[in-house]
Amino acid sequence: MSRGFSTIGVGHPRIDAIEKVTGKARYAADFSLPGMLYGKIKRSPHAHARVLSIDAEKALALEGVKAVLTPWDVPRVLHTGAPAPRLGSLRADQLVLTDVARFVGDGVAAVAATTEEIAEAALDLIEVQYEILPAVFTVEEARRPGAPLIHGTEGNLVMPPIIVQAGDVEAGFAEADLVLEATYHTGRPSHCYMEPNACLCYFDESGTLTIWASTQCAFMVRGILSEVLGLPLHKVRVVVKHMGGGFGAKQDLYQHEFVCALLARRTGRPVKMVYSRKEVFMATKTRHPVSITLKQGVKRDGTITARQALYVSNTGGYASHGPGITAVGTIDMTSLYRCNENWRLEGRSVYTNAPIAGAFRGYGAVQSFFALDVQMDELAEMVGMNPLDFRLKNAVGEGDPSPSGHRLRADALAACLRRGAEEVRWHERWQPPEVKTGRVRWGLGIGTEMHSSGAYPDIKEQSNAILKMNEDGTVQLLTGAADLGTGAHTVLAQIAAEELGMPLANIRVVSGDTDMVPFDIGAYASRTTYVAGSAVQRAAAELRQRLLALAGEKLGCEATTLEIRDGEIRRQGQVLLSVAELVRGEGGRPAVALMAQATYEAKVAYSFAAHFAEVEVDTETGMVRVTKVVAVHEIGKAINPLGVEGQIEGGIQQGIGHSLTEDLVLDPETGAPLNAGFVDYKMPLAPDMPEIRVIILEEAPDPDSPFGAKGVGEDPIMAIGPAIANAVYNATGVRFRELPITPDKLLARLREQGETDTA
Ligand code: SMO
Repeated sequence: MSRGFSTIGVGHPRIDAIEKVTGKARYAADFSLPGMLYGKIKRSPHAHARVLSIDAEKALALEGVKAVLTPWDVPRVLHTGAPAPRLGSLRADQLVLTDVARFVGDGVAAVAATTEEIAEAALDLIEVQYEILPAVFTVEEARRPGAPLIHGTEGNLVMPPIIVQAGDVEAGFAEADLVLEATYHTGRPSHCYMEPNACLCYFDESGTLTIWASTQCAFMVRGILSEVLGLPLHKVRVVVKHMGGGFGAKQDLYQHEFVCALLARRTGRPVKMVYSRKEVFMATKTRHPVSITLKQGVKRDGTITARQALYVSNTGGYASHGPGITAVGTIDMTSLYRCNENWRLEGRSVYTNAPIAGAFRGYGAVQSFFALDVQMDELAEMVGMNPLDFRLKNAVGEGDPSPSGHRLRADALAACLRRGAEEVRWHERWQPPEVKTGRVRWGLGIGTEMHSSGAYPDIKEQSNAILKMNEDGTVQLLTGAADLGTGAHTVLAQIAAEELGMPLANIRVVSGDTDMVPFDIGAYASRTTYVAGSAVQRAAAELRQRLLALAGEKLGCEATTLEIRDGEIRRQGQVLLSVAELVRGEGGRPAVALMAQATYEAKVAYSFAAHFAEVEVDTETGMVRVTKVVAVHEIGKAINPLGVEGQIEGGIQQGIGHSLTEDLVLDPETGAPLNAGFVDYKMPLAPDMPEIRVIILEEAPDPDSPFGAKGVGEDPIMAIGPAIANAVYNATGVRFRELPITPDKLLARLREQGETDTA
């Protein structure tokens, strides 16, 4: 590209910023219709129980109650609940309303009433007889011989184990001077999006269902609703306006979306359902608690010779993305650090009666990279190398295999490590834990990651875009891509503006109505800029060509001699006419209807990051404070650097929570969540945030992506966890192979080391 960019690479506030900060933006729960009813779900208090009977007589007798649904009143179609079938291996095991509860909070009945209060009261009047079944909450319990079978599968496995192997692992271990085998555990954080799950359903006079929903995947919701409810696809319309987060959990459908539509059909009235925060915690999704037993061999010179791992995920009562995250988490352990291409990796996903685990920012690889990057620190120490140098020696780079099967094109991971080390003055400031003394101890740690933009080749990644020229020179950009609060639509508008040569203000993004916009598979896998952005760029290039052809005709010159800049047609820098003048016809009508459409099927690109976390550990209280994070991300090209920084800061906030405080704790006897609310579930708030220095590298732009850009949505949360755990070790000499690192655990470990009296 010879000329400079005008819109790309410049930090833009989000195009919807004003409506959001003024509180005018409307989310799914903000919509209402005349005559609307309120729906609620009756949830099982038992983690595993058969529903013997349901008596709704008293509930139906309550004034204002319009309908009650039981498992026997709704379609008994098994579905996956997860609309993005990664690897085609998701299991259809969920029902709209279940007659066998498989976790505390599984929905067994539903009610519609004229007010929310009446609906709540009616829930208590629905009498459910249960046969209580034995329940298991951990993988160990679920795998024990004689354990209750939650879905009838052998050993409670969701699917046959995934095996990924290459080279000769035994020969690799034989070649090693030292071998380390250890098990790493991750916790059960909740997504904690600010906008609770909500929807509003109604059937119009043509029998078409319209659902206002909060979803990352509107077209997938349309598909699954149509299938389960037995409605023709073109008679389901999904509308998504603003979203207040999703982080992966809103890839799935929940019981309310089905139940709400069925209650609307039953009553002939619009029905709205909004989950309480407690319902969001107990009955939506969590991250998968995973245990990874990782074994690696290393030579004295720091060469890793082989890698073996067993990745076991606890998927809870239903499969959801269990198979997908287990596959990705397993396959991703082939990456990040070389091991002479000798690996044997196995992934298992196990049903339990815990809350359902699902897709969550970082999709299975967060857990893998935690294990891998903590073990990198351990191996470095074993061979007596500095942890930075040990990583640089083994970091994957140009020519190395990637999980997608493509060879990497650049040494971007090493570039991130080097840039970060320079920024924190690693070689001056890093010292081994032995020298740390005093009550409050400072530590510095590294975490790294790499992540694909999009899920190719597991999913055929496809996005579309339509651009419509208006008669005043402005443009409607029609996209099916959701913006869950990430700023994705701002980026798409920037791409269109840049490619068209028009001001950003002239682009209006139209999205989230499956009746109006072209198909998009959804917002996940850090794919929107890369895949949807490519479709937009292609459509914009097409529209530009048509505008130039029209201008050439009108001006009597070759279109190839013209260009569009700032909404004006120019030749050799000279302004000839504006785009508005070009497209304006007689009487203000458009001269010609100009429209362009593009479909894009993406391949894959990898983004990389290295995070350097600084912590202060209070050895008397066990409290860890993250004081500074230097986050270096290689993303090809930052379309909107302001948005990129926002994503990275948000990922660090979420990652600090997952590393130190956030965990949905279950009662070991009943399986009921004990902290299903923001009072007891501790998310980091503004005062808990460190100073963050974001450094964006653009060393390896992708040749197939819009302006070279790659994804950044999931990346930050993958690198921060190991960075914090490694920094805690560096400060205290206490090696945590599990998250979260809570003060009670840290104090207990310091006590074991006999270190609490040193203050
Ligand atoms: S965990 Mo995501 O929405 O790929």
